[in-house]
Amino acid sequence: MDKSHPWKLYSSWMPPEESEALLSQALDHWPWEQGKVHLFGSWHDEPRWSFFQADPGLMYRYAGRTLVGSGWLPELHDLRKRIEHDLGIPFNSVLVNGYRHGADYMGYHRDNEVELGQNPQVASLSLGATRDFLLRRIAPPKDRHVLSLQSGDLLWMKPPCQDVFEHALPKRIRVQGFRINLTFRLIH
Ligand SMILES: O=C(O)CCC(=O)C(=O)O
Repeated sequence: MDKSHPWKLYSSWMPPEESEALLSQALDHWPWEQGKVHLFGSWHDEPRWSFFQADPGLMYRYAGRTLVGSGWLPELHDLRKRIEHDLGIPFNSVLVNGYRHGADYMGYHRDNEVELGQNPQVASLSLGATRDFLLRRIAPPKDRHVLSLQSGDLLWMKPPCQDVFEHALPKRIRVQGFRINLTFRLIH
């Protein structure tokens, strides 16, 4: 970790055999949805698949989309417990993103929705294709950082990351493989 930045990368947090098994389970069995978001006055398909899991009744809203928790798949509940143990902080929801190929992406944003409270903690586990992940400081000097996230890497975005930096997963047209990203969050 670069000590001057509010994130910590645990490379190969998940061993490769487990990441591969989970990826294949995810492709065959997870409840993927094509989400729609409201941006610039109209509805758009998100450029990725996703789904949300959380303790029953918890709600998460972004870009006009409302997601409601109704419990956990056993393998996601197990992951949540392991990440809570390793980072020493609680999570009660996960947004799972599926990038089908390098043309799927997520633009610059912050995970700072009101339901995440004052100091959002985000733990982000990557599986599958390696993709660049960008962090850009909002205020000058507006420094920009590129992390190459590989299968099994766990990125912890700690406070004040969501106040000071925005992040993005840019298009990388040459990437052909599927990538999954699980972002664990605490909804208040
Ligand atoms: O796919 C990623 O690594 C980033 C996902 C993300 O930024 C988000 O879900 O808020």
